[in-house]
Amino acid sequence: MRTNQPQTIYLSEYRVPAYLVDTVDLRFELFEDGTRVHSTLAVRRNPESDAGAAPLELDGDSLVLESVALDGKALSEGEYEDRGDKLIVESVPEQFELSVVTWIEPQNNTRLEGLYKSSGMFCTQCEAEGFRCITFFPDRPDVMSRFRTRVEADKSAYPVLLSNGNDVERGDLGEGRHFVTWEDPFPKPCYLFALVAGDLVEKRDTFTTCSGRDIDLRMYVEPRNAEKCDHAMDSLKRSMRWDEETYGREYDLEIFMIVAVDDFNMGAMENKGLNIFNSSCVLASQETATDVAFQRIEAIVAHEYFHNWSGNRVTCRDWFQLSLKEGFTVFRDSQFSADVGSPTVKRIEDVNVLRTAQFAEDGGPMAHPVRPASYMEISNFYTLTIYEKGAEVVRMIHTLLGPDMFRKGSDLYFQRHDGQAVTTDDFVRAMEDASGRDLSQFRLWYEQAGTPVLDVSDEFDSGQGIYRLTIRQSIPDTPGQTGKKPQHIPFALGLLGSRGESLPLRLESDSQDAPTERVLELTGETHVFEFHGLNECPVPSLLRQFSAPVRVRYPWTREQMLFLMSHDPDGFNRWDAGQRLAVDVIQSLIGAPKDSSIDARLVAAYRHLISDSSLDQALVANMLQLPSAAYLIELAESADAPAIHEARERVLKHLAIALRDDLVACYRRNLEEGDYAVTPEQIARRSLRNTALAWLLQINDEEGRELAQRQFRNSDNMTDRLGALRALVNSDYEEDRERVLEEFYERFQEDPQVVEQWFSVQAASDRAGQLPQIRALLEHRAFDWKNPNKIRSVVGAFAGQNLAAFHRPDGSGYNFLADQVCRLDDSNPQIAARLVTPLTRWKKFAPAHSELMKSALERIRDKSGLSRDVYEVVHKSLA
Ligand code: 0A1
Ligand code: ZN
Repeated sequence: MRTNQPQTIYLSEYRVPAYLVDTVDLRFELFEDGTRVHSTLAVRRNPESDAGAAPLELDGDSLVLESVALDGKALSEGEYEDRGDKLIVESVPEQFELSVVTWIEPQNNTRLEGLYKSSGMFCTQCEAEGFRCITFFPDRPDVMSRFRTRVEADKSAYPVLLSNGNDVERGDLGEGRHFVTWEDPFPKPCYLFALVAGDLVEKRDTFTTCSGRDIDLRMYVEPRNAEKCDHAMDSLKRSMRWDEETYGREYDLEIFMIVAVDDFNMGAMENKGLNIFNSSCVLASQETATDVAFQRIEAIVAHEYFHNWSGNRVTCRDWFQLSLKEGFTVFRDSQFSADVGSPTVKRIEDVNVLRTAQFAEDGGPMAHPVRPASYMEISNFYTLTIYEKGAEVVRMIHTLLGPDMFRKGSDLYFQRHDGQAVTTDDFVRAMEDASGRDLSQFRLWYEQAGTPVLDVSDEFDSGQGIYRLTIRQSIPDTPGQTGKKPQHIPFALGLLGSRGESLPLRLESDSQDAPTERVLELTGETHVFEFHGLNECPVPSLLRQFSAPVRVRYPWTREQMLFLMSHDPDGFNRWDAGQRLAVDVIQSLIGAPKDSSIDARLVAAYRHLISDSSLDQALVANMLQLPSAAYLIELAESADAPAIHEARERVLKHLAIALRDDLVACYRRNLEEGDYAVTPEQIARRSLRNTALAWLLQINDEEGRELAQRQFRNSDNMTDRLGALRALVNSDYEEDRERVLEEFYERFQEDPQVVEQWFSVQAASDRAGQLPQIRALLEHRAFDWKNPNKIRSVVGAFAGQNLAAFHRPDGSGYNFLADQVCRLDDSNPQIAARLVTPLTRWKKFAPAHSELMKSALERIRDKSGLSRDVYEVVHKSLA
C-alpha cells in the first residue's frame, strides 16, 4: 500500500552494487500459518564500487524480521535498522556472513509476488522484485550468487519439494515432516530463484543433448491434469533440439523441470532449471485446448526454455535492460515457431499484434523506448514495446547482417558474456564486432520511443524507363521525447510488372542480372531510389515481410491492392494488401448512410479466396479474417468506436450474404481431415470451416445453424466445439445461445482452462456480454477474484474485445472497468494496472467518449492508498 508518492528510478543513476553476494544458503520451514525463512549470505565489498565502506542495504517488502546475525554473532536492534523496505547494517567488514530470519505469510499473499499459495501448493514468482518479499536481499539482477536451498514441509500435504538446480539431499524430520535440499551450481540473480511444494504428479522424459548428455525432463502438475502434459513435453524437446541446431546452445543442468500453477500473474517464468507456468500456458488435450492454445503453449515453452541462455546464463545488468533478454528471446521463439509451423502465418500473427497493440502503446501516454530511461514500477514495463518491438529490433539486426553474420554475433555475445549481467549495448556491440558493421545509428531503436512513419511517393519516367521512389521518415513525439533523429531502417521491397511478374531491381550502378527483391537501408530523413530499365510503371510491393516496425503511408489505389492480393510473391504482403483493401472499404462506410454501396470488388476478391482450393489454405484462412475493430480504432484519428463496430459488421454481413453458397461449400470441403493433429494444414481447415460457420450465423442462415449445432455436439476437439459455440453465441438465435452455453458449462465445469474460455466467449460478445450479463458472470460460482485468469477472461475480455459494450455512449462500460480496477488494486496491483490499459487510450477517441474515459481514470486516481503500479499508469495517462 502506498503511503507517499512513488519515486521515479532513472537509468542515468545506475551505480554498480556496493556489495556482492557469492553464496546464498536458504532454509524454508513451510507451515499452514506462515513460513520461516532462514537465509545466510556470503557477502563481500564489490571491488568495482567506489562506495567504500558504505552501510549494507538490503531490500525487503512485507517481511517480519525475526533476527539478524553477522559472522555468527546476533546483532542487537541498535546495530541494524529495519525500515520495512530496507534492512540497513551501518558498519560491516570487507567480507562477512550475514544470517537473517524472516517470517512471511504465503497463504495471505494475494499479490502473487514472492512466495504464495495456489490451489493448496506453495510456489514463487520473483521476477522482477519478488525475492524481497521472501527475505532481505540486494534484489537487483547484477548481484549473482550460487544458491543452496533446503525446503521443509509436511510430508503428506507436500510430498514434492522443488527448487533450482540438482537435489543433493533428502530425508525425514519426524512429526510427519520431511526436507529436500537443492543446489544450483550456476550463479544467478535472485529473480531466477524458485521454490515449489505440493501434492503433484510427476511426468518424466529424457532428452539427449548434442554432446550425448542425458537430461532428466520432469513436469509437475495436479493429479487431475496428468493427461494434459504431452504437448508441453514434446514442445520442450523440440525447443531443446532447435536451440542446439540454430544457436549452438546446449542445456547445462542435469534436470529440467516445469510446474503448472493455476494462480499466476503472467504466462510463465524462466527460473533456472525450474520453469513455472500459468496452467493455461502449459496444459493441453485435444478435448480441452484449441489450436490457438496448442500453438501458444509450444511458443511459451520454447520461450522459457530459450531464456536459459538468453536471460539466465547471460542476464540483465538492471531492469532498464529488460528487452535484452525479452526482445531477443521473443525473436528466438518466433523463429522457432516459424520453423516448426508456417513462417508466413507466424509473421502475420506477430505483425497483427504489433500493429494493433504495440503501435497503440507507442502512440499513447505510456510510450517508452525499448530501453526505457525511467520507471516508477518495473512490473508496468513488461510491455509489448519491451517484448514485441524489442524482438523486431533484433529481427532488423538479423535482416541487416544476414543469418550467418547474425549467428556469429550471437555466438560471440554468449561466449563473451556468459555468467555476466549486461546491457542491450553489449548485445549490439557483439553483433558489430562479429560482423564488422557499424550499428551506431541503429542504437536509436533502443533509445527513441514512437513508431516511425514512412511517407512513400513514386513517379515513373517512361522516357528513360526509370521508376523513382521517394521515402521520407519521421518519428512522432512521445511523452518526454521530441525532435527525434532519423533511424536506421531496413526496407525490403519488390516491383511487379502488369502480369504479376517480379521485375529486376536495377539501381543505377547495377549490372544486368539484378535481384528481384532488395533490402534498402534508410538512414537519412529522405531518400530517393531510382530503378532503371523498366518498360512500364510497376506496382511496388513495399516493406515485405514487414521488415521494420513502421507505418508506411503510400497512396495505394484499390486496383493496386487487388493486384497485390493475388500476385505478390511475398505471402505476407499478399495478406497485407487484402487487409488494406478491407480497411479501406470499412473506413469508407464509417458514419455513411445505411444504404451506401459496398465495393463489389471486395466480394469478388473474397469469393476467389474462399473457392479456389489451389491457394495456400493456411494463408487463405488468415486472409479471410477481417481487420479487427481494435486495429481500425488504432488507425483512426479520432475513433468513433460504435460507428467502427457497425461499419465492420455491415461489411461482414454483406460478404456473408453475397458469398452464402460459397461459404457452405467451403465448410463442407473442409470437413474431413482424418485423425486430429495440430499441423498447419489441419489448423487451416478448422479455421476455414469455423470462419464459414461464424459468417453464416451472422446472417441467420438456417443451414449454418444446423451445421453449427451438429458441430457443437459431435466434434472431437475444442477448436471445433468452441468455434461452434462462439458462432451460436454471436448469432440472433437466442434460445440456442442459452442452451449451448449451459450444455458447455455442464460438460466442462471441472476444467478451469475451459471455463476460462467459456467466460471469455461471453464477455467478448456484444450479444452475451452486455453489462448486466458481465456482472452476472462476476457472481458466477466459477468466478474467483483471486485468480488472474478468471479476471482476464471476464473483465479483460469485456474491455479489450467487446468494443460495442465497453464503449457504450453512456460511459457505463468505462465506469464498470474503473470499479473493478479499484477493487483489485488492494489485492493484486499488477493485474489492476494491466486492466487499466483500455482507459489509458482515452485521447484516441471522439470527444464524447474521451471525456467519459478520462473521468473514469480520474475516479481511479482519487482512490485512497493507490498502489504504485496503478498510480504510475493512471498519472501518466492523465498527464
Ligand atoms: N520473464 C517472464 C515473464 C514474467 C515477467 C514478470 C513476471 O512477474 C512480474 C512474471 C513473469 C517471461 O518472459 O516469460
Ligand atoms: Zn521472457
